[in-house]
Amino acid sequence: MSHEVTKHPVPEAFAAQANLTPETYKEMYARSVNDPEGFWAEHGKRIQWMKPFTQVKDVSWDKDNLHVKWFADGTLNVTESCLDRQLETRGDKPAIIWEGDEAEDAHTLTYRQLYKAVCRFSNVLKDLGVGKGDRVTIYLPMIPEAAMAMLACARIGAIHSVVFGGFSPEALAGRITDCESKFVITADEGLRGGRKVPLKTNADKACQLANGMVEKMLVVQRTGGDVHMEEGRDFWLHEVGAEVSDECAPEPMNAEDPLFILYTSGSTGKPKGVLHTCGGYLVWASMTHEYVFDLKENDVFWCSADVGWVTGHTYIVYGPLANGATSVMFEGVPTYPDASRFWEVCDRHQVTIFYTAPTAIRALMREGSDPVDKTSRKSIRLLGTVGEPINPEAWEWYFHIVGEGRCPIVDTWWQTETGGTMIVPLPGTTDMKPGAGSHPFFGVKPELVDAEGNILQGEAEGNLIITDSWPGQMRTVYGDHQRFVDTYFSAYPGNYFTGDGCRRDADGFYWITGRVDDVINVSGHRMGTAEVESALVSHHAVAEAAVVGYPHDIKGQGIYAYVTTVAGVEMDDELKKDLIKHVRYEIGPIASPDLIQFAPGLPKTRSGKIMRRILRKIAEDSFDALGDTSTLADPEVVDQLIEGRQNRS
Ligand code: 6R9
Repeated sequence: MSHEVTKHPVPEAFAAQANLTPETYKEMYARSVNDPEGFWAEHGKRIQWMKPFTQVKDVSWDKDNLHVKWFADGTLNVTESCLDRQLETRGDKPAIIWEGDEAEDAHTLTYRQLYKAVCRFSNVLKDLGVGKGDRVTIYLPMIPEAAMAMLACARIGAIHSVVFGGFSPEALAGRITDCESKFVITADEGLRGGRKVPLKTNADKACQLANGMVEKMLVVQRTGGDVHMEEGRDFWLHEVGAEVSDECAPEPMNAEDPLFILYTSGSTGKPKGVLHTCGGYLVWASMTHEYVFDLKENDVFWCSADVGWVTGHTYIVYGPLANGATSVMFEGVPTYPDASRFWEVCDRHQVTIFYTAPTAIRALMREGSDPVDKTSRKSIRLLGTVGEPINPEAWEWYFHIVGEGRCPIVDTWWQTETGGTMIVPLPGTTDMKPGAGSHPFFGVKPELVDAEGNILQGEAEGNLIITDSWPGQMRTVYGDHQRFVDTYFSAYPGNYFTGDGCRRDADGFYWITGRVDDVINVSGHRMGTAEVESALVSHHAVAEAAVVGYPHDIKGQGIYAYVTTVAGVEMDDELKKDLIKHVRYEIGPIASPDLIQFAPGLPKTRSGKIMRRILRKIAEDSFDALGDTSTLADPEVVDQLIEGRQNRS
């Protein structure tokens, strides 16, 4: 396969004002990996400490003694960095510019206003009985209260677990029970693309499913819709928040005390609760935010992700606020009321840095350039992407049509587990190759390995591992440390395994090729094939199911489900619809299968393991590339599946 690519130099005007140069990147990177103690002792000071740390790094990736600690004797409260310390010089600076689903619905919160709102919110949580170390589940739409709720938890030392508003009651209940969360914060309804999302009703169902786990529910009024409020359990924020003080002392936290849990899909079992702690995470969030986005004091930074994902945590809330930046928060969707919306928001709020996902770019690209050309976009100076590999065609469109060739694109590779950006073409420091994650961030040591774990040199393709810790690394899987060890440190002992494949080209650029495990990346969202399979087999008509990803024009990957029905049940369109409904009920709309194929049987090894490799090839229509099928228990199944695929049955 040839990998001919266009190289784009950094646009000159951008380079002239960039914070970093190719030389400063090289120098800082070299120091970060040659003297990590010294480097992080210095950069750890970028956040506000109550009691400064004297220890920097205490890490062992040995699987028998695995621990990750940074700045371990320091004391802080992350909200002091994000709020208190900004008041003196940035009190009247916009902290959050919010734009609602409808364009006329917009307002701005200054740092002082946000500080007070968070203090009030913190006092409300305290009044409800939330204390240090308690888990609080946040199930909110993209409204400023989502950021306030996160920060209020952090201020009083509670651990937030934000659950994306698109998840179903079942999925929400699973996350509530896993971390034994007695408190839930939700809203009456969400609003997205003109449609209402019944958040409170979903939360009520989840509480029921969680069997009395939830003791208190705080409800934000968003739409004014009519919802059931349970006496003694449910409280309106605007009622209980009316009387409380707007001062609340920040809880002193150890650097390694938990800050938040965020559930993410893996290749096996239930989603796991990725745990991040206070000190290292905030250092990483703020440092990556500053350098990756070439941050300047007057930037208006817009990350279009949802706070339900790690991108929203790090680059809507913690990173920008710790840096005293202005962060735009958008409730709506890119195509409502029409495909100009993103660029209109940029013009309205004079956005200077815009960060989104390849799937959104592809969806907008399909609408042509007219909706873009109608807008000015002159304020934008830097563009970014995250969530999945970006195809060069979408990259070029983003660069030329949206950015008019003026704005570098930072393609940021990272994961829920890494806390913030890991591999990125830092703006101003490198030529850009469309689709390449490019180079490691400070302190990140990537390597490529083959299946046997041999480290590959030079131009190579293999599995991506990271060979040393960085401050933003996840600390454990909440409540299941062994799963943390097994998932990330057992494939290549002593190293962190990312689950991604990667290529390094002759110039040393890294190109992420996608997941090498049973995780599908649908529109930049991670979905475990095992989760979708277990949702499918919980349907009464399903005997067995196997799920794989396949190339999808807009979503990057689509969900392809092979389903064997129970004896006597025929697969027809009616059943397919019902299965889709069922998966949406079990997990949420993002897990809906895009294609369901009836499978008379599944290709299995003689030991009963489903050969997903073969199913993937069939779903991709690569019938000639199935590889060796001789080890299958029943090779004939493959021909039947190919026939079914060809007939689109
Ligand atoms: C931040 C986030 C992580 C997985 C990751 C990889 C894929 C993310 C990417 C990318 C290629 C990029 N991924 N960014 N692949 N280029 N710039 O997305 O976290 O939801 O945990 O997903 O997403 O496969 O392993 P998360």
